[in-house]
Amino acid sequence: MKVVFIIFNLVGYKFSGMHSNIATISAVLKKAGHETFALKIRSKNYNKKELITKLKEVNPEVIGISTVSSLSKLALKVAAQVKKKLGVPIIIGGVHTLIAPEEFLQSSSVDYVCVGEGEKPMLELVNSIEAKKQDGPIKNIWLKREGKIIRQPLRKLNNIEELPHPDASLFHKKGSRITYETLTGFGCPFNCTFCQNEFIKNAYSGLGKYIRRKSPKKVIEELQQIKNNYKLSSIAFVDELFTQNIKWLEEFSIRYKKEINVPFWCNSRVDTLSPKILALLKNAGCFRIFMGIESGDENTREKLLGKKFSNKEILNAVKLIKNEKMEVGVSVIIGLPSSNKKEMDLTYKLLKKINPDEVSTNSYLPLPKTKLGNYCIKKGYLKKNILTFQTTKMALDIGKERDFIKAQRKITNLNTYKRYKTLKKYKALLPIYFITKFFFGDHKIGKFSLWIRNHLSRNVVLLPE
Ligand code: B12
Ligand code: SF4
Repeated sequence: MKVVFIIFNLVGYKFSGMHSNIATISAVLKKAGHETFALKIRSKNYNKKELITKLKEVNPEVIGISTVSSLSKLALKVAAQVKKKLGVPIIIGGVHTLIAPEEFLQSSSVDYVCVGEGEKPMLELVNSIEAKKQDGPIKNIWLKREGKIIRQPLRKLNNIEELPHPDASLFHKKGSRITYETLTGFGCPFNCTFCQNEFIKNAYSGLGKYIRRKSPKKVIEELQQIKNNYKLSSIAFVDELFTQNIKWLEEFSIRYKKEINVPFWCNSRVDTLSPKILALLKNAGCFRIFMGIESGDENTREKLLGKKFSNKEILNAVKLIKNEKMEVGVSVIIGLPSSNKKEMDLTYKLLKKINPDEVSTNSYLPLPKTKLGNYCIKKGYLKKNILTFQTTKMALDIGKERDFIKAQRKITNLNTYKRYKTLKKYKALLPIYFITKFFFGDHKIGKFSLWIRNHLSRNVVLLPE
């Protein structure tokens, strides 16, 4: 059967490569003889006609849509338009369907919802649609019959060692130059209050170990395959916490250096770094480590966000990374419910001390069923309906607009160096860049380039590009 996956990669996201979750489902389907395609939507202002035309080019028999909470409204809009014009079965999956499956099945355009991991359930569903069988009970697949929602229990978690490697060809043209984004495992042992991790771990309780990692052997095999088929510029290990197991890193570091030897970056956490771990990463070829520091205010970080490490520990971790001549990337959250000018100034001051190679600023997105999300509801900052969790700019809602924008602008200015490096490629633009920067600051430039990309580039793309 022909299956198209619709994924969202909105303009402005730093990442635009492979979605490894969909790539793995695709690999499972292909192994069973089905055909798979991916269609990427890059803007909320996408062109509906273009979406339908692109889909008709493929003429799918099943459509799968993958979504996170903040994009669930968009996913429902796409489902409605596609259902009307193509009339094929539509299934939605992703982290938000684990949180609130009913919300999707309330829409008449959605036939099935995958709750939890999708590899085996999607295969069983596609097989049963192909065989024109009455929808039998498939664990993880909820559906509607005669207007009623039929719920199914969650199945045991996958043994990730047994899954096929992600199907990179769904996202990348063979032979092209790529940064390969992948995961070596899932989950994180910490429970920060703003993060979905605790909810996800609890949702799967009793169904196997949620925090899992592929063996170094399996990861190296996957990367070998990628190396054989693509020109690899670098690798991004997008695991939540790449540095959580030193034994794993010891084996990985040696094999990676010998068999892959491509520069990579990864995510870590301040209190998991040690000189030994950093030496292993450096030896393997790591050039940048990314850490969420969230706030410069220790009280906010430790009490509100549940990240129990101090500014001193952050600066120490940064020093260790720099000693190994690796780059430091940090992310901060602005517009938290506790935010005020003082807190944002502390964040700015800490960032200046860190002097990172990259700063990622995220406006706080209250996630459903997280401790901090619930706190925001209790405080009346958000409406209860989970789909309204789209409102990212909490600070704007609770009257901190000026401080919020000022902080965002100051922090964005710290990223000048990076932007300057990109701009060097387009030398003719440099005078305009510096004049605009002089009058308005980097913040406006960022917004302007986002607007250009949002309106002038192709917003619906049939992959691989
Ligand atoms: C890797 C990752 C990314 C990568 C994704 C690309 C990649 N290379 O894989 C990048 C960095 C791009 C990214 C971006 C974002 N992410 Co992210 N990401 C993750 C992370 C760490 C792992 C995702 C993953 O693969 N998990 C493992 C697989 C097995 O689980 P899964 O993703 O849920 O997919 C399974 C099922 O849901 C289901 N499924 C999923 N889609 C579909 C579709 C169909 C049709 C079917 C049948 C099944 C199905 O089957 C999949 C395989 O079993 C998770 C954390 C986590 N624990 O999941 C956060 C996480 C999913 N991300 C999150 C967020 C908030 C984002 C961003 C919105 C951040 C931002 N502000 O930009 C964007 C959204 C991007 C987008 N368009 O979806 C949140 C989502 C919270 C929520 N309630 O929405 C999470 C949970 C992080 C967290 N701890 O809070 N992310
Ligand atoms: S350390 Fe990162 S991934 Fe782990 S719970 Fe905290 S925010 Fe989530």
